[in-house]
Amino acid sequence: MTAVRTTCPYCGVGCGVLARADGAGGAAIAGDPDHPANFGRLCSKGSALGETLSLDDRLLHPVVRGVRATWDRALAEVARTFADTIRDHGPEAVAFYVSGQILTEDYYVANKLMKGFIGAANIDTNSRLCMSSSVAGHKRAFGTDTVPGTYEDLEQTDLVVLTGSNLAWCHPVLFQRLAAAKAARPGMRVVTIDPRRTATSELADLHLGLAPGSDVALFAGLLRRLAAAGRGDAAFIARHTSGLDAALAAAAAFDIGAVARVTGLGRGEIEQFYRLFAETERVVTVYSQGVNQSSAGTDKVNAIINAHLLTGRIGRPGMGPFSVTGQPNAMGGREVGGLANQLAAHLEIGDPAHRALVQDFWQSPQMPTQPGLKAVDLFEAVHDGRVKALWIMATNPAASLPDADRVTAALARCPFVVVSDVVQATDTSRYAHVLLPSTAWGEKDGTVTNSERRISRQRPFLPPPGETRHDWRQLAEVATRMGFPGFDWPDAAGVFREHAALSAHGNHGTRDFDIGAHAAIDRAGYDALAPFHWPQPAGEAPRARFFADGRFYTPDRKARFVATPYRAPAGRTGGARPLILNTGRVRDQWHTMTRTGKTARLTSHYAEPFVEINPLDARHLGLAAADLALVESDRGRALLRVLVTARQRPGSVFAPIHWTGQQASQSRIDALVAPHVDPVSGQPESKFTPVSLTRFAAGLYGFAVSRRRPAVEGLDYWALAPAAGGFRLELAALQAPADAAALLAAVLAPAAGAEVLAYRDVTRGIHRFAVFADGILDAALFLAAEPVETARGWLIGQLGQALDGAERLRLLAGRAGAGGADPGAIVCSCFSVGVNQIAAAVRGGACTVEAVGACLKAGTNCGSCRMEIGRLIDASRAAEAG
Ligand SMILES: Nc1nc2c(c(=O)[nH]1)N[C@H]1C(S)=C(S)[C@@H](COP(=O)(O)OP(=O)(O)OC[C@H]3O[C@@H](n4cnc5c(=O)[nH]c(N)nc54)[C@H](O)[C@@H]3O)O[C@H]1N2
Ligand SMILES: Nc1nc2c(c(=O)[nH]1)N[C@H]1C(S)=C(S)[C@@H](COP(=O)(O)OP(=O)(O)OC[C@H]3O[C@@H](n4cnc5c(=O)[nH]c(N)nc54)[C@H](O)[C@@H]3O)O[C@H]1N2
Ligand code: SF4
Ligand SMILES: [Mo]
Repeated sequence: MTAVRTTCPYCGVGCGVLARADGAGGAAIAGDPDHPANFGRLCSKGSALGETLSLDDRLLHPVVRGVRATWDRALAEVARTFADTIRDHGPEAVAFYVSGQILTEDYYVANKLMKGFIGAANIDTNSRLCMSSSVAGHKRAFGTDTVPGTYEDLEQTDLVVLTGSNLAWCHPVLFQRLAAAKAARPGMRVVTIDPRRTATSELADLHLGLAPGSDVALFAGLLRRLAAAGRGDAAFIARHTSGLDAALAAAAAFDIGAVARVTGLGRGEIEQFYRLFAETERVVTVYSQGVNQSSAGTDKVNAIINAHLLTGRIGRPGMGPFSVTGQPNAMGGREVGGLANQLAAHLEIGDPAHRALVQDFWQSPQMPTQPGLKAVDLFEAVHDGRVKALWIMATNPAASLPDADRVTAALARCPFVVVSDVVQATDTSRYAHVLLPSTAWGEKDGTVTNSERRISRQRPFLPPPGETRHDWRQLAEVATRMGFPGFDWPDAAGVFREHAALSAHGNHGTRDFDIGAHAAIDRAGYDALAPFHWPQPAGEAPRARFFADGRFYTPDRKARFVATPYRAPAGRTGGARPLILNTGRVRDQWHTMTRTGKTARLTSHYAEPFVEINPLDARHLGLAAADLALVESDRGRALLRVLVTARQRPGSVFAPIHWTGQQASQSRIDALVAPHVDPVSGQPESKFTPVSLTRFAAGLYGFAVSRRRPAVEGLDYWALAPAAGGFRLELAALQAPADAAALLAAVLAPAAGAEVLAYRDVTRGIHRFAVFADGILDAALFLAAEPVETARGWLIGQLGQALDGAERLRLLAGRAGAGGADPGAIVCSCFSVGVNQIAAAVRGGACTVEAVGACLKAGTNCGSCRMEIGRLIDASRAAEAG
């Protein structure tokens, strides 16, 4: 089979992938050496794509009210209910909630249907939770939503400031490009600004562990300092900007003392950062969710941009503010106008001339004149009945929106919910009246745009399974059934052609987004389309950077400084809720785990939901490592494993966003998060929720491995993950069961003829069971009154093995024994290398990441774990020295 060139469906780096179908539903995956985003590299998630292609959990046919249905029936139901709702209650009574994970073609059709034909603007997307503060900040400063720079800027610069970005885990291949550039040019400096120490801060020359939510003060202080020190580019400011005086007036309060007070940082480290920034001409400031997901998110963005405008460091090689996007097509969604307050092709909904332009182009009967509801308000409108029919596509709001229990309540009372997804069971699909099966990555056909404005093709290399259909096709078929013309494209190429033509329609250089060069692309051209940067107007070559000429897209073509007075986060800690909950991502999982959660390799890095806490706070609360903690806010609660680490600052805890009701008993972190939003962008404050932690007084803890899926019903705590050859399960209960064997039967259901070996130590509350079927280990259950201490990696490795008498005894003793060392928690997921193995290699003399790689292979494939290996080497050597 020949390899198909496509693009990774995870993060906004947008790596090129070579996929070679194996003819049996799977594919061999490799990085595309010719793709300009990654030049052949892939991270742990990208490398494991081949393991996520199985069909066992896929949604393969439409379902209407719990019953399998034909497409004809399902589409008729959707079209009729939407049409009836609009007839009876007006166009504002229906809504779409879509995603930065659909392709540009899907997104274009959704937006055209809602804004051009239904005639309302109630289409919003999970990008509201992700990029909307950056969009709003860009528009305030530049007049348009424009990312000025490219990935090369991170390699060509002398100073990279990473603020609110865990690039090492969230944009791993871009991080590797940065790390390689720094290794080649050691004079390059990296500063990280994040309340936590992360894998990214391992690369930093300076780490500023600022107080959560205080970035505006830090950057306003920087602006004030740069101006006072005469570091401004006077010619650039005079010719190409406006509003500096007001911005400086707002920043005046932030002398070094005030910055230190608000950020909690030392004066020395603040001075050091300001000096580096002032004295380095080539600076790139990279930012992500620590900036965007804040009730001051838009101000944070503008405070950063202000510093670049003052110094004229924008649009030139190695210089500029750089918002890195999260989802694979966050940028494409912005290009088609997928947010409720945009139109299409970077045109404005509030501008009558823009509306006329789009209406003329679409030949549409009506256009909304007002922005629609933003995500949080949209679900509030579902809750109070204003929105009566909702179509959710490629996102899991029951788990990912703030105040998630209110979201599920809204979904439960909504008269009509349509969900298009690729998997059967999600926390959201539970509430669907109609479930529509979508084609997934590997089957889909279209384009995505990455963080640096590069448009790449996603190409199919597998046939659509079952009755799955493309998302854009589902939308177009409903539109046609509702009687709307203009939705009859033959293929995705036709949609892209129309999108490209609209971008050039009446443009003449007045708008940044113009890909008119592709307005007449044919199917063959589309199939052969190589990755390109926008803009590319008709007759021109693609342009890599914006704004080097100092011309922006405001009416006077000048960039605007924005005054950004500091505002504290919306939530208040203290009293019953003394800690701040910060939320985010881990290296090997993608969002709500519907795809990355399928592979044993990716779940081995972290196998259960957890909360990170500083040792001081843990001691104060009586929490020990491996305890379970009930984390509560005024909105909701979660039950999570405690991870004690000094990398977490005192007073704040961190929990990942990934686990849902599909993998664990009570782990949806957004059930806790209050729906406070930024007043400009509407983006929720996902990183600052006042919470309390209490020890979960479990009377029983357990760990199980099994070749079959365990039954978890009725357990007070459970977390289930795939493991090589089966499943792994963590469990806990408030009360130890009277009959441990009954628990074994309920959870692992040993087959009638199975041989069950048991061990117990009543005084310590220990029960251990090993179940053998046909002589091989079928399942094992370890119960104890304390958190179970056992060599988990080793135990998983025994699953499906034939064990002799001595080995069986050792298994029940829960110890690996001489013959089989326990790898420990997995660090390198490509080669399944754990902490214990790395520590042993370091003791054996391997004292660099390269040396560890040479003896264990760890870190030598995708490289995503290299920062963690480096940290383990440092820790082991410090322990030896001590
Ligand atoms: N492995 C993995 N990679 C991903 C994803 C994934 O699910 N898994 N998702 C993708 C998506 S959609 C997105 S949006 C990106 C997100 O990428 P990132 O934004 O890099 O990831 P997060 O972990 O959400 O948050 C980044 C950091 O912000 C810090 N932070 C919290 N509060 C503050 C603050 O007040 N100020 C500052 N300066 N920092 C703060 C957090 O401690 C955290 O380390 O990742 C993308 N890449
Ligand atoms: N507390 C807190 N909350 C957060 C965040 C945070 O940092 N903290 N981050 C926010 C951010 S930045 C983001 S981006 C969101 C992400 O949150 P979500 O978008 O809700 O998360 P996903 O798991 O990516 O959901 C995608 C869904 O689409 C399905 N899917 C995948 N491919 C396709 C396809 O081609 N077509 C269709 N129809 N379905 C598909 C998947 O199976 C899955 O069910 O979470 C947000 N929520
Ligand atoms: S960095 Fe990893 S997740 Fe992101 S696009 Fe590249 S391979 Fe995919
Ligand atoms: Mo995101």
